[in-house]
Amino acid sequence: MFDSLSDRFESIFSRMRGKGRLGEKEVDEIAREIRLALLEADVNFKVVKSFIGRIKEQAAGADLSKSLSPAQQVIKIVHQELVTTLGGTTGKLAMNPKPPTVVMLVGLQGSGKTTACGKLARLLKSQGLQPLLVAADLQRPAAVTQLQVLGEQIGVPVYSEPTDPVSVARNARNEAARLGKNVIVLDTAGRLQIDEALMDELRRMRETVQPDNVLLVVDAMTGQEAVSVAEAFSETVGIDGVVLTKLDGDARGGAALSVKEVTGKPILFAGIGEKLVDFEAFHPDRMAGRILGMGDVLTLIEKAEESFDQEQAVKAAGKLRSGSFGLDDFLEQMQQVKKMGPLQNIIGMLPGLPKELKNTQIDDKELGRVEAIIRSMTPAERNDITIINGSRRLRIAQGSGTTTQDVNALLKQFKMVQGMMKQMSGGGGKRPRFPGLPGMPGM
Ligand SMILES: Nc1nc2c(ncn2[C@@H]2O[C@H](COP(=O)(O)OP(=O)(O)OP(=O)(O)O)[C@@H](O)[C@H]2O)c(=O)[nH]1
Ligand SMILES: [Mg+2]
Repeated sequence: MFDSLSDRFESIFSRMRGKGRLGEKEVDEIAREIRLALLEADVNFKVVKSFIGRIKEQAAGADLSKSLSPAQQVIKIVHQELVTTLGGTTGKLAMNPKPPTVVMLVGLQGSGKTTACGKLARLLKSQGLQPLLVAADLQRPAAVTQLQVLGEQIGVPVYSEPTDPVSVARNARNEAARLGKNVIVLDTAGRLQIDEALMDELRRMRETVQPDNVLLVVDAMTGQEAVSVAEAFSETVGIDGVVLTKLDGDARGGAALSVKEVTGKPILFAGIGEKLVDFEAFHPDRMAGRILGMGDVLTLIEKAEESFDQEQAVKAAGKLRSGSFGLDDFLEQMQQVKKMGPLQNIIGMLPGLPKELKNTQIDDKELGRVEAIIRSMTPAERNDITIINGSRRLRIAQGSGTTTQDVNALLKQFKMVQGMMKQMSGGGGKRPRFPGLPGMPGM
């Protein structure tokens, strides 16, 4: 996420380290470099200008007698200003005191609206709310089915009718009342270019449904182009907040860093992958931390809490202690980690990891291969890998579409993990950690 911007900041800061004092000349130099870095990240030039102005002002006024080094002070100032530029505090959906709360998603074609509807409904459901998905995109024939598929995956009903978007949206309230749902998530049709007809339809939907939140879905990959889209929607339809999607790609950061300042509307949620779990509340402070390479431990912990099944974890811990942790348990744990999203994202949230490690390409396919190998083993083999002889290896390799070398490598890794686990859980009373993963660096 925002890798090149992170790299630029890192190199600016590392050159600053060891400097005793930052005079006007040094501050100017740093400001110039940060300015270039932001412009290269496709941040809107007005946003860059005010950002740099604030950095310079504060750096000049920084109290150099403080315990922080000049470099640390600048990092702190830049971090604070990034947080401000990203929206300051974490935004929230407006909840209607008289349910249902209505959330309407709008945006250009392909920005990720339908996916975001599914992801948002999943998130709200995990928070104990009862969402109803509503398909008001009647432009594309497959749009309703797409939402139905998502709804089925998360166990959330989908309402639609083959009339017109405005009627669908209006009748959705009755359906929510009938089903006892307290949040309506409304998917709308996208367009390639902003056109009058679409805006008019959205305006009428808005008037009819009176949503509590109109969220604009913006593709982070479109850079500051996203900003003009946001301005247009903001002026004609009116928006309350932004959902930034596709942050898992090689977005440079321009959209994220420009949208709040230009539209005045906060980014509420971030899409960070194609899967339904790849969605999170947008926290400006954590995002700033990630951009500056400080990691994002809070999000990591939340993800773990959300994804790990507590009971399973306790069971696995017990098995580790008793030494009966088998390949089946290994597979179970691996699937839990997989639920947290792409490994690359997880690694990116760890603070203080050397850059080379963060940049190692971790292949999620590797996990699939490991899974296939374990699934091709008999229960007896999973329980006791020492019985896996040459002919069993060959059978397992053929059954999983891999090679005997792959099978050997996995068995070797698993033995290592078992050894490590024994050591870790051997020490008195400490909570055992989760097993390491095959394919992870350092294993
Ligand atoms: N990598 C990644 N892909 C995403 C994300 N969000 C959506 N996508 C993908 O983007 C494509 C378009 O997503 P949709 O949700 O269909 O977009 P839409 O805005 O509803 O599109 P229209 O209804 O045609 O306007 C799909 O292939 C999604 O899987 C994300 O956060 N990360
Ligand atoms: Mg759609």
